[in-house]
Amino acid sequence: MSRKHIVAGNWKMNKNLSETQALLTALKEKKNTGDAQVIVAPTSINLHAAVTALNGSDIQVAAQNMHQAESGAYTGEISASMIDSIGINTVILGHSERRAYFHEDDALLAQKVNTAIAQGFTVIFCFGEELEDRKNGKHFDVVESQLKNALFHLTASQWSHIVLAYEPVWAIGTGETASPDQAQEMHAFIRSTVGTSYDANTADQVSILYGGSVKPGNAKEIFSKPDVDGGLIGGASLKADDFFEIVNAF
Ligand code: G2H
Repeated sequence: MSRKHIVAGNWKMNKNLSETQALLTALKEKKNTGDAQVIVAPTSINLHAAVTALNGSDIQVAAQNMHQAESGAYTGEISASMIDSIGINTVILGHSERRAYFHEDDALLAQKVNTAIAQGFTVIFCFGEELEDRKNGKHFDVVESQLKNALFHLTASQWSHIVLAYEPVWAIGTGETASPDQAQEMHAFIRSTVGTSYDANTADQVSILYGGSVKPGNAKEIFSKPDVDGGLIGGASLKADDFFEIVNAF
């Protein structure tokens, strides 16, 4: 199995320019003792500065979002080609905060995924059930339909552009984490769903990250699970020491 381990920091709407530069300087000094690819996703206004600051480092930069259109009258938005033009080729799409606060649904996300792949990007695609879904035993159905509606129109070869990030909404920023066994159970389900809709190779190759209150104290156990290939880290990615403790949990 040659799946990539990835630890990505989703900074959300945190860190102004000088704070971004300070955190990146601190991250550059850290040693990655494991085999995880490290990615950071600062807010869009600081993406160019981040690419410049990380020149010569193995840490990659991702955008947190992009518009589905190539260009046009979409005030306040950024396009795939703008992201590409500053040397970034990874974008996070479908985060539950985008779904909840900006009304992004599966159909819109399918369009964004298509635009990102057409640009040659890697997409870190987020999805996950809400607490009610889990309480009602609907979590597998919800996750399956999120994947089906936004991703299963892709060809098998396009899946080389996809990284999945399972983020149960009830565990995001709440301090509540899925137990390592709950994460493994869902990740195994996701992989088998991809296998059923595509093939064993596609399922085996896709990296599936876990996100939702991953911290230095719980990362090792979560990452020890066979179908957990890394993490999408919010709060704990805002401090260099904490983030690299998680990176080095692999
Ligand atoms: C989930 C995660 C990063 P946090 O949103 O995407 O954030 O680690 O703060 O729960």
